[in-house]
Amino acid sequence: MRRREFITFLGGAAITSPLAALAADYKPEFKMSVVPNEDTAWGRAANRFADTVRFRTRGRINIKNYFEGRLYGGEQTTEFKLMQQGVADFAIGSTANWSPQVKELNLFFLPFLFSNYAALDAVEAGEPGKRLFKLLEQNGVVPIAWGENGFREVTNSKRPIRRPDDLQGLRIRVPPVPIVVEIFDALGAKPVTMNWDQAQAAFQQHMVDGQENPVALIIPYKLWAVHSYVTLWHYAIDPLILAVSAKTWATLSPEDQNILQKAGEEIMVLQKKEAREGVTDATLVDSLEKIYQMEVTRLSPADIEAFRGKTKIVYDKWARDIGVEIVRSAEKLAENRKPN
Ligand code: X2X
Repeated sequence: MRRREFITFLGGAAITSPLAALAADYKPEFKMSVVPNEDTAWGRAANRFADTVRFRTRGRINIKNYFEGRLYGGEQTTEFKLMQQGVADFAIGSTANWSPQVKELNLFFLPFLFSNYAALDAVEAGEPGKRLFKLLEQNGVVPIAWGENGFREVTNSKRPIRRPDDLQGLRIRVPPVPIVVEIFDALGAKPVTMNWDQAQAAFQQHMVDGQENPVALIIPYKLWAVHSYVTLWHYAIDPLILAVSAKTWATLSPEDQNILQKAGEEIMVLQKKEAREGVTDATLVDSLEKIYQMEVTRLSPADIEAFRGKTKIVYDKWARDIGVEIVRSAEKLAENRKPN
């Protein structure tokens, strides 16, 4: 019998406070994995979540954040497995990094499927989003809320990229995720897979010519200091998910599960806002040019079509692998949205 039931069973005769009793049931530290550093909207959300949960549970749930690969030992695509095993209790993870375990998450990397936030929001809130959350649960991970890394834009130190030809031969660091490698291959670039924490030195030493990450990471990681050119092409979107290991979840009282759910939802709304708009008066995108002096290339719909054409083969192959039903449903939801 668990302590909580025991107290109920005593019918109020227990003198011990139920809160103190429950706290004693839990482990002293819960671990949360986060790929980037604390100085990102992603990392800040992890700190807010840990602080808020500790406060609202009166210290019953004490989450320690492991940033920059400290929990998964440099292999960012093993983060989901660690949650399945209960080695990581929590993570705010990129759907890209979890896609090797849940192949349907590759949906967000179908090249040029999402052209604006409204399309993404509709897919997350709609049938495809609900189905993805169910799939995570069936795989031993309980999702709490969607967040965002952002639209992935390409930066490089060599030249502006406006046409697929401009990418020819450029060495582009990509995360170790097969669909991303195939996209850059199809575009004629030379993709080089590297975990994010190791990639920083590669950028500094110019071992690669470029990379692809959202503006919300380009700025805090100071990629503007190593790459002068950025193309805002929105080739893929990278949602985050705040989630908890099903093993951990099962040990928590319903009251604490509610606290986690509510705090998680509130904090991830703010996380998404920060990833999209930044926290200063200048929008994140404006600051690329105005503050960080990057040469920003904005593509017209016709320019985008050239990239879309070159990567169609990758889109079609992965759409079959992800599942035609979920892809068609996402396409329909994305199509109905106006560009923003
Ligand atoms: O490795 C990356 O590029 C990053 C930080 O965006 C992910 O975790 C997918």
